[in-house]
Amino acid sequence: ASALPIFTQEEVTSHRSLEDGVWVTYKGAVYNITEFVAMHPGGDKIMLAAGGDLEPFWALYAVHKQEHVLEILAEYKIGELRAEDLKKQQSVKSSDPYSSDPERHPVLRINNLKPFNAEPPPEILTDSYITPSAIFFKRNHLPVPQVDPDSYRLHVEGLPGGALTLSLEELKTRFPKHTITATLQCAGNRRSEMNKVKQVKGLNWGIAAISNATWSGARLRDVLLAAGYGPDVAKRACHVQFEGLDKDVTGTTYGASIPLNKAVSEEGDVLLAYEMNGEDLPADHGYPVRVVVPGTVGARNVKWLGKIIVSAEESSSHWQQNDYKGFSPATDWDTVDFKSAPAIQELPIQSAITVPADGTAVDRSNEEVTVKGYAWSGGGREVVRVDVSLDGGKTWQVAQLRSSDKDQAPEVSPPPGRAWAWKLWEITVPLPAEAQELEIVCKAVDNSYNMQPDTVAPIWNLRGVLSNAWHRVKVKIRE
Ligand code: HEM
Ligand code: MTE
Ligand code: MO
Repeated sequence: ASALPIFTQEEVTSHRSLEDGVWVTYKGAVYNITEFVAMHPGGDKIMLAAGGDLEPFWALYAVHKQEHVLEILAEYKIGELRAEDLKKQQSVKSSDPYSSDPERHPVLRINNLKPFNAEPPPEILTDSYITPSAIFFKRNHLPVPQVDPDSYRLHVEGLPGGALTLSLEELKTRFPKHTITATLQCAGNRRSEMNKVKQVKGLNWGIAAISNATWSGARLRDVLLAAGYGPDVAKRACHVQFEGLDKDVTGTTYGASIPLNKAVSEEGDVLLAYEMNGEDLPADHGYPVRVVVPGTVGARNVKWLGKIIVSAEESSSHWQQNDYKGFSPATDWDTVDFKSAPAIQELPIQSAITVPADGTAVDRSNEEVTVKGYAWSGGGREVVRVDVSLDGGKTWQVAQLRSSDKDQAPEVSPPPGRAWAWKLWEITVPLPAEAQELEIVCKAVDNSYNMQPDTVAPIWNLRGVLSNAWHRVKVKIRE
């Protein structure tokens, strides 16, 4: 028995523009969300649902199926949908677009199920230098597309030779196979620490939205040369855009771009990868082909690659233009202007403690504690040192770095500027006699002497990206 009015579907449908007002329905209620449109963290996609029902869109972007989103929606309720119109809606409900997503490893910590976003437990992450594909973090914005390897075609556009189209077989046989070890990190890695300072918008990643694998495939440079790339092209084009085969309800694909000079550089090592850790790419990681842009934020490493476009412009996609950018702590959702900040490409220096876990305890009788973690820097800059403190940063010791699995010979040192892979580090320290609790801290240094900021607050930003402050865990000593 609601005191609010009852509306027909026709009335709702007539409100689908900012001028006429934007109405939507959800589970039989009617909402006037006109005021919210400009504040929507997912951009103007919200207008796709204008005049209609949210359910099929939220089935696709299940990030909405959280309490805090429903609370926002509730503020805009204006009435109920007429019962017979609600019945009609229910009979045309779309099927689950995620039903063909692959099986995932049960150890993964799921941040969001649809689309699938998950990270491994930190202590397992640093058990191996090369992350097994099954536990490699997974970050999907959309359902995983099913791609038939026989009919798969990669299109290359925007070069003087006209369009080049390659089958998977041609990509594998016409170009030399090149293998690199490269770490991928999501811009949102460690976002949960920013959330503790002040709420941000985005998936609540812990410290494991980062993983390391070997990738094999054709060099993007070789494919662009075969498609007609030459010095004249660089005069008019500055970007290489990538389009995925994963689509949203409107048919819009995931997309991103990187600078042309990174794409064509002999030292850039950008791959059109068809293998991960020596096997075909798994479905979640872009089967049959993904771009691997070593040293560059995860978001530009486009999976299920369908199209490459050499262009004077950056990708026009939401994820290049209105997301994955950094802002001042002073910028909020009312004042943010996404055009004012550059798209994130190279990532800053990063490190974190994976063992021991925050809030655990060590026995005094052990006499010492072993601390482990990872360290990585973007742009091919090599991590040269990791400092560890047990007393919140008053005193420091230098950890041991390694760049291979324990039983293997270390990888040959990468050429300068091409350190694409992380280093794992470890240090065993005597327990301080007086302490009852340790505040373990780590910070890394790269070969440009970039270092991490000591606290989160000065780098807080509304989207919770680039979270790379000293990592701190508290551990009790059990007497
Ligand atoms: C993200 C609210 C409708 C697409 C979000 C977030 C909120 C929100 C609060 C951030 C969630 C988080 O990261 O915790 C709403 C409300 C809506 C609405 C209140 C209706 C009144 C829609 C519609 C679409 C859409 C209709 C698509 C057609 C998205 C996308 C994101 C998003 C793409 C970003 C997801 C990502 O980070 O990858 N929305 N939304 N939203 N929304 Fe909506
Ligand atoms: N490519 C496509 N086609 N669709 C996506 O949703 N997510 C991007 C990137 N490439 C994405 C994509 C983001 S934000 C990240 S962090 C990485 O893929 C994650 O790669 P992974 O799932 O292999 O770890
Ligand atoms: Mo990401």
